[in-house]
Amino acid sequence: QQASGQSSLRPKKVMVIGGDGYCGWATALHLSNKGYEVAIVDNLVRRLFDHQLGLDSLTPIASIQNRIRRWKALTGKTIQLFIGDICDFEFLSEAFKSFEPDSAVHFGEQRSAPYSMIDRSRAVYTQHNNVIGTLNVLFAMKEYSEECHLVKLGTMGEYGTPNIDIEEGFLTITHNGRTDTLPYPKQASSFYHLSKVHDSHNIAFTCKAWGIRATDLNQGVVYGVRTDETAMHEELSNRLDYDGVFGTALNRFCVQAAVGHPLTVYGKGGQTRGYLDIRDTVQCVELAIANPAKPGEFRVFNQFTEQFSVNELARLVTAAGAKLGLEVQTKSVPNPRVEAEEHYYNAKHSKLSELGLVPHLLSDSLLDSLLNFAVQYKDRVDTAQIMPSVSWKKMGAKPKTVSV
Ligand code: NAD
Ligand code: USQ
Repeated sequence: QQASGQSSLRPKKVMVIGGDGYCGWATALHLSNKGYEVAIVDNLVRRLFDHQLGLDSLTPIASIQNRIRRWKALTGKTIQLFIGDICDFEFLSEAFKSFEPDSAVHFGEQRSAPYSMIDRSRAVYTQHNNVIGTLNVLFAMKEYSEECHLVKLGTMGEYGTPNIDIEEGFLTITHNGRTDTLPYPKQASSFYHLSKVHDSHNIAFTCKAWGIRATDLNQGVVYGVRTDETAMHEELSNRLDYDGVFGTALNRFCVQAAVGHPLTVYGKGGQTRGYLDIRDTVQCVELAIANPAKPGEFRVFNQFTEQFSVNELARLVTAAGAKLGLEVQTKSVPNPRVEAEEHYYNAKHSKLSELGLVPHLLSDSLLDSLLNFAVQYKDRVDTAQIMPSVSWKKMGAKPKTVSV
């Protein structure tokens, strides 16, 4: 059931909100390559966070305008661009009216748990940006694109780490002799992860109330950098974050290994999460779009391909590094977060496979190429940004800048 995007007379139109970011850029190019008509909506705030916090992507990234120009030059395909904030309803309405999307893929949020735990102002910003932005998308769909399918990026972190199996969105419970299928309990552990819980509730409600069609993709931690399309030219390069605020576990470990920094396992390292290759992120979104939810339907897919603990990731990176002649060490860092460090974790993830997902499982060759990639850019690494700088316990009530 792979998508072609060309089955009807005109190409299907996909609005990629957050299309200048890590997952969004790779997805926008992939969908454009597959024949979809793509528009990117982004306010470029992710680039601003880098300036504000003194961070940078491992890879140099071109401006969004140059990225799109390069794509056109290489493939002849046009990607429309709407620069603006989805919290500004007038801007978003104009984008919906002018582009008339068949699907809206929504990546456009503040996505770092540590960023949301810096201080009160960042916590409030994160929840305002994410919850109001998503509400505006829902209102814009209701007003201007009733048939549009929302594909919303959620997170596996909405479920937390319960001591029972994690189902895909819903749990059938028998209580006092009566049975019902209810939303799976949510136990998020940062103001960022909580913003996704709030989004899910708002989306589920509008599916019932207004007949919106929506798919909530509860995505695990993404790793990797290259996709077929971003590898076509250096101006199409994706960002790769390795710092303690925006960098995620496996990507960080590969960059740490490349520069000879001990791998930063937080606490006991038994924290287990679902992970997936960025090449599968783009594939999953394509499958969700090609097989849309019905009007009024609120679907939840768990979007990851394998589970790992951080200790397991550290072992895999150490072994892959040794093959490349890198001497990789691991250091247990006091956990800056408040989370279970040893726990049961078994999350279902069959719905995307049923739609045809063929996963890129974590392999030696991927680790090799990610490590080699990190080695190639290692002169750009600012090692002062590697250690975690945000503490869940010390969260400040007053606005402050992150110490460097
Ligand atoms: P990112 O920060 O690289 O990209 C997000 C993009 O959205 C940025 O380009 C940013 O400028 C834009 N944006 C943010 N707020 C906006 C607003 N109000 N208006 C317009 N644009 C806005 O993040 P990412 O890693 O690509 O993540 C994309 C989505 O996937 C997020 O919703 C995130 O929660 C989810 N997700 C990411 C991961 C991961 O490992 N990266 C894992 C699971 C889920
Ligand atoms: N961790 C370490 N060492 C590090 C970095 C992380 O031990 O150097 C641990 C963390 O404590 C945590 C786990 O690894 O237990 C995952 O942390 P992460 O930073 O890789 O991912 P997380 O904060 O959960 O957030 C990322 C994305 C977010 C997305 C989420 C998916 O930034 O947007 O929602 O992954 S999930 O984890 O499934 O909720």
